[in-house]
Amino acid sequence: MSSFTDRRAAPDAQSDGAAPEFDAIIIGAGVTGLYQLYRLRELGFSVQVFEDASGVGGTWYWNRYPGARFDSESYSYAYSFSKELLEEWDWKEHFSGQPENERYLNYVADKFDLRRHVQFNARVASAIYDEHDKRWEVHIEDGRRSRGRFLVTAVGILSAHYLPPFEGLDTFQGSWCHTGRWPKEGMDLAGKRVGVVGTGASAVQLIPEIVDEVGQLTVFQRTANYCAPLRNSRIDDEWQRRIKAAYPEIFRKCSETPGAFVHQFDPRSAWDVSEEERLSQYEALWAEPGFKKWLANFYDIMMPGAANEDYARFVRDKIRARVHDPEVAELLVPKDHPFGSKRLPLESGYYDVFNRDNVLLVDVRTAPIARVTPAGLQTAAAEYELDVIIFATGFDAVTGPLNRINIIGESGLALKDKYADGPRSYMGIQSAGFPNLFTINSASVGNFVRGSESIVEWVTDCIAYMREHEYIRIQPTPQAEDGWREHVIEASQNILRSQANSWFVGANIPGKPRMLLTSPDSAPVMRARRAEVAANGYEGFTMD
Ligand code: N01
Repeated sequence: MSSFTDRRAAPDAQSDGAAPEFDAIIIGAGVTGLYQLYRLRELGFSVQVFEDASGVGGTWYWNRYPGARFDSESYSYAYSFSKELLEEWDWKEHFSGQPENERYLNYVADKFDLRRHVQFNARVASAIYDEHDKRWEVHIEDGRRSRGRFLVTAVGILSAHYLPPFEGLDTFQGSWCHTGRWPKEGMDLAGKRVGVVGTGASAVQLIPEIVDEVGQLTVFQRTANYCAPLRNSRIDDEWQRRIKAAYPEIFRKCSETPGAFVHQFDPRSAWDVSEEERLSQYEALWAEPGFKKWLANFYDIMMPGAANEDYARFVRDKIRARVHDPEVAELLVPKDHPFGSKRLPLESGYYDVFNRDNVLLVDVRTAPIARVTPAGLQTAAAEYELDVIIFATGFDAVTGPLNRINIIGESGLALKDKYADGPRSYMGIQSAGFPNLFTINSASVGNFVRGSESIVEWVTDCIAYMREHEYIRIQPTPQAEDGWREHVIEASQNILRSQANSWFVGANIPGKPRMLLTSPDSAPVMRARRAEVAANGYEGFTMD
C-alpha cells in the first residue's frame, strides 16, 4: 500500500544517525492515541507513537490515586469500533475504577497488537516542522528523534498537572504528590497526618477512600463544589447481558446528546410543572446513579438563569442535610458559581467524611495558603503540621499539554506564542502555520471516548483523502481560524461552562487568558460541522 514516506530513512534508521521516517507520529498512548494508531495502521500508514509513561492508558495510567474512577457509565466509555472487543470485555462496575480502566486499555493494546508501535518512557521535548522536506521532526528528551509527514497530538485535555508555586515545598520534611502523578508504588498514608489541597473532582473521589487509613485528615478548601452521589454498584450477570445486547442503543443515545453522554435532557422547562412535581423529579433523579441528576433533568437547569438557581438551592440543602456541624456544612455549600458550571464531581461518602473526629476542613479562601513549611502548610491564619501533602490542584487544561512541548511551525512560529491569548485553531483540530499537525486533544466535547472517536475518524478520513488526491500538506486558512475563534468567544458568553473560574476557561491557572478551551457547541453539532467541512472538500483548509 502506498504511503507518504519515501523510505529514505527506514523506521529502524536510528542506528546510522538518521531519524526514522513515518507517515504519522502520534504523541500519547491514551484513549485517543491508541485509537488513532489503530485507525491509521488499518489504512496501511506507518505510525510511531511516543508515550511519556511506561505503559498505555494516559489519564488511566497517571491518575492512580485511591478512588479514581469513571464518572460516566463504564459501558458508555468503551471503544465502539470492535464488536468483538465489546463482546469480550466485561465491565465489573457501573462506574469502573482506575485499575480496571488501565487493564481495559492494556487489553485493547494487546488485542490489536498496538504496543509494538509505541515507544514508552519517551517524553517529547519538541516537534519542529521542516519546511523544506515538509515533515515534522520530533525530539524525545533522551535524544531520540523521528520524522513524520503528519503529527497528531493525542496528549489529553487534563494531563498537564498543575502544582501551585507554593514557596518552601523543597523544605518540606514529609512526602508529597499530585493526584495526577500518583506514584505507582503508592503513598504510605497509614496513621499519618495527611493534608489534601483542593476540593475538585479528584479530591472528592480521593478523600473518602483514604479517610479510614490516615491518622488525621486536613482538607484545604478554597472553593466549595456542588457534588452529587455517584451510587456505584457491581454489574451482575444479568446486567452484563443487558449491556452487551444494548451497545448499539447505548452508542446511538450517546451520539444524540449534547455531551455525548448516555442521558438525554428532559425537554420540559423546570417551570412547565408544579413545584411539587419539580421537587419530585429532583428527588427521583437524585436517587439514581451517575450524571442523571445533572444531564437528564429539566433542560433549563443547564442554562444560566432561574431554573438553574432553583436546582442549586435543592443541591445546597442536600449538602446541609449530610453534614452535622452547621458551620462546616455552610463552608461546604457552594455560593459563588452556578450549579453545573464546573464538571459535577460525583461522590461516594464525601460529605460524611466531614462528620468524623479525625477530619478538619480549612477554609483557604479567607486565609490562603501562604507557604509550605518543613513541618506542613502555613496559611494566613495558622500552621498545620502534616506528614503528607496531597495536591489535588488540577490541570493546565487543553493547551497546557501542548504548550509543554516546544512545537515550532512555519517560519519558526511557536505554538505557545500563537496561543498566548488563548487557543487559535480551526474547530480545535488544526492551527494555521502548523501544517499537518492535528491537535485532536483540543477538539473533544463531553464524554471523552465518544468525542475523541469521532475526531480520530475525521482525521483518519482526512489523511486518507489526502493520500488519494496526492496532497501532502493541509492547514486551515487564517479566515477559517479567525471565524472559529470569534464563534467560540461569542457562543461561549452565555453557556454555563463559562460562568465559573474553572479549567473550562483556563481560570484555574494564574495568568492564563480566560477563554473557553473546548468547543461551545454540542457534540452532534460539532460532528455535523466537521462532516460538512469534509463533504465540501475540506472547506476552510488549504491542501497542496
Ligand atoms: O481539578 P480541579 P481536579 N490554593 O481544577 C484547588 C476531571 N476529573 O483534578 O476551585 C488552594 O477541578 C482548586 O480551588 P478553586 C473533571 O473533568 C474527572 O479535581 O480553584 N486551592 C480546586 O478545588 C474535573 O473537572 C474525574 O478555588 C487551590 C482544586 O484545587 C477535572 O478532571 C475525576 C489552589 C482543583 O480542582 C479536574 O479535576 C477527577 C491554591 N493555590 C477529575 N490551586 C472522573 O471521575 C488550586 N486549588 C472521570
